[in-house]
Amino acid sequence: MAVISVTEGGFALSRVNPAFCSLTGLSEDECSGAGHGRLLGETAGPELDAFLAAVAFRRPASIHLSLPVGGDAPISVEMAAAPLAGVADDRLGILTLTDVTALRRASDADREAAEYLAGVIRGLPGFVFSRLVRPDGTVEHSAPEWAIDPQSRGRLNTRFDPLRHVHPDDHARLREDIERSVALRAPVRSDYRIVGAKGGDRWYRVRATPRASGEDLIWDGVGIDVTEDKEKEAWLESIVENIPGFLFRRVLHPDGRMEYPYVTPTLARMLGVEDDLEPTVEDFWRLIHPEDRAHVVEEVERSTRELSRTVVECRLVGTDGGERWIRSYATPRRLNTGEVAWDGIAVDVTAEKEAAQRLDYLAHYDLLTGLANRARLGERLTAMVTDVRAKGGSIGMSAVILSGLSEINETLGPNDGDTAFKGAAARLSELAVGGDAFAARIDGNELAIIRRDADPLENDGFTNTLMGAMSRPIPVGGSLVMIEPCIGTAFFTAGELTELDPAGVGEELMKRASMALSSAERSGPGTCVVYSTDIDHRSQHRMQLRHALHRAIEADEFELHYQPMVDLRTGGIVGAEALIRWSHPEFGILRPDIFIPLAEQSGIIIAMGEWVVRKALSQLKQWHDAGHRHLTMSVNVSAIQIRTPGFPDMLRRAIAAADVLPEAVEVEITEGVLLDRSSEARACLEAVRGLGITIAIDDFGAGHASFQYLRDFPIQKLKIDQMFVRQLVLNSSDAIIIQAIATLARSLSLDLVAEGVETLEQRDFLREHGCGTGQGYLFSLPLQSEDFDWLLASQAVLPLTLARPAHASQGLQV
Ligand code: G
Ligand code: G
Ligand code: MN
Repeated sequence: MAVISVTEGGFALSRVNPAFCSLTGLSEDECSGAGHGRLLGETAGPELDAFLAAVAFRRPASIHLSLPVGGDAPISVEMAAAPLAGVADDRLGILTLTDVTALRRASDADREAAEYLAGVIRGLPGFVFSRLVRPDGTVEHSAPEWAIDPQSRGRLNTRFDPLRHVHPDDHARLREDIERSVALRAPVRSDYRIVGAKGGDRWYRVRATPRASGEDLIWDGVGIDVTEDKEKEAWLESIVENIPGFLFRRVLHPDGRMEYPYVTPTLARMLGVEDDLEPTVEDFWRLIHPEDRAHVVEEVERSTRELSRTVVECRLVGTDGGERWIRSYATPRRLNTGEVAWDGIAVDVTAEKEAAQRLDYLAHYDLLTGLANRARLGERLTAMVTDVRAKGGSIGMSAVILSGLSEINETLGPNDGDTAFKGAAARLSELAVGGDAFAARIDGNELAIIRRDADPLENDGFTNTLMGAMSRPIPVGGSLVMIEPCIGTAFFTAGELTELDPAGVGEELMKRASMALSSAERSGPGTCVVYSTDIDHRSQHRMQLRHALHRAIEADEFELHYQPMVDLRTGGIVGAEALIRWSHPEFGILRPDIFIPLAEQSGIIIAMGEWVVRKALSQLKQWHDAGHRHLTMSVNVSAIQIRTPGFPDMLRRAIAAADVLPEAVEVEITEGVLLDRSSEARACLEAVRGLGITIAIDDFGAGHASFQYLRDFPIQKLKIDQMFVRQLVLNSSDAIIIQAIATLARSLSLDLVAEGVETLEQRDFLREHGCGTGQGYLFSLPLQSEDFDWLLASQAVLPLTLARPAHASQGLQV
């Protein structure tokens, strides 16, 4: 405090107290008589001017000032002046200085804190709020509304109703959250949509913790805009929804424990267990197919060692037992904590796997029978060979061909044919149970079975079982059919195996079994043959012949022999059957039984057949020209020729070239041709018949042709099979058959020829039973053309009697 006296422009200090001195840092002497300048220093300004003016007019006044004191920071003071009442000198006044520095500082801090908070809130990607609940239940909300709605920027702590801002769809959840928070005094932690003034709704993540304030309960909270996060989440979620599989995190702990701390729920959906399983770690591990776990562990260990990507395929098994194949891709990272973590994706590859398995199946199994195919058999055989080499023992392979199947196909239809074949295949499978035997379908109608430790000496036992199983009638569509098998078997013992090249052993065994099978087939249905080197030689012989056949026509090695056909009543020659012979430079004269099948297999039969027709017809032309105009010429035609489209045309051209009448020409076909239901065979025969050529059925009665076919096809003649004729006198049932055939032929207006007539008794029987023509050794062997010429020239009556010239009968006995 100081006593002042008013001066011209202000005041002067007259007396000061010690507090004044200590506050201002001036001494009593310095103050005494000093003008206000000493106190105020450089301080200036309109407020100070107004204060000084008020002092001059002797009015009380006060001002807030910063005073420079000594070298220290200025001090903040409240300076007040008032006239000194009750003294004569009206120029005297009293001046007080109050140090408000500390006060000032405190309010500055408050202001700064408030500004700081406002700044933070402004910078917050969201808003703050406060909710107060009074004991009587009334609720008040306050919030810097501008933080929510930028339009109202500047208005602070406006009372607001949160429901006005929160999206209606989230109201129920908001109420629930608040109730729970009240009840449990637990923080609210939830995301709500806030309806924006414009620009759509935004998501806010709200955190508010309740606290008691006296009787009241207050939540101070914050809401952070998480719209972008939410969008990213939704984006990720929809990606996850759409991956055909799931995402996962796998962690391998230093102690070796493996965990799946995170797996997307799409896994549950994939396995169809959505409702009962939210897969947890252990669950996930349990889901992996037990057989695949070792493989997964192994791959994870490798990936851990090399810290390189894993691609693992394994099966997952749902609680309902359903299996899915997954392929997972994951790259490992080593964490500071020593764990290794993989974030990965697993894709459902079940369809791919199934397709691959199906392909694999198709590559190794036969669809009709479900048996393995040749390729699979080869694999098993190789494995078995390795096993026998290592452990000793032997391997046996039996190849089975089923004859009679094509007839079932043709008479009952292909479905029944398939059923019959499946039936036979099932019989074979039954014999192949256990690891030591394996059955397969190795070709169209060829099956095979391989056996470990098959004893060549005891083979009969197995072959008999096999033959028995395959021969039993098979039920097909309500009836029973017979499939007549042929079996070829071959063996390798461990001793033999060591001498052979391992790579070719399987092939060699298959080859030997099939050689034995071919041999069995040649012996007829129901035959078993075991491979021997002898068979091998014969098959090599056939191979040689097959090669030689190719050049036989050019080399002019074929010739035709002619067997007379005789009128049984007169003994006169009515025609000839041309029979081919092969005059092989090395092997001599070969019979057609040997080489016709080879020619059929190689297709040479077509060229050979044409050669036969041209040769036979030119011979016929010679006989006609020599005056034997009544003679016919029969040629044998194979079923393969009939199926060749150019066959009728070939005949037409050959007849024209030879210049003979088509009525003098006959073709002999086998019953098999009639079983060919295809329109081609019928069309071909119709065309042949259309040329005027006679069609005869050779070996009639030996095959399976039904009489119905004779009506359906353009047939004029039946040649009764030698078999019936040969037995004729001995066997009464053959006699009955011949009578029946004769009756049939008459009713269908067919000519009859008996083949293989060897005795006079046979001739007589046939003659009596309406068979007009015969052929056989009784009359003549097949002859070379010169011998046939001689017979014709001598107008022989067959059989020749001993009264005939001797040289003739010699010639006939060749
Ligand atoms: O003669 P022989 O053993 O020769 O006849 C045996 C079989 O060969 C008979 O079934 C006969 O039909 C057949 N054959 C004979 N010559 C030919 C021919 O030129 N072509 C055809 N396809 N088969 C023939
Ligand atoms: O199948 P095809 O009839 O076409 O053949 C006739 C076959 O019969 C020829 O091999 C021929 O040599 C033979 N052959 C002809 N006559 C007789 C005979 O009286 N007895 C025997 N066993 N075979 C004959
Ligand atoms: Mn014939």
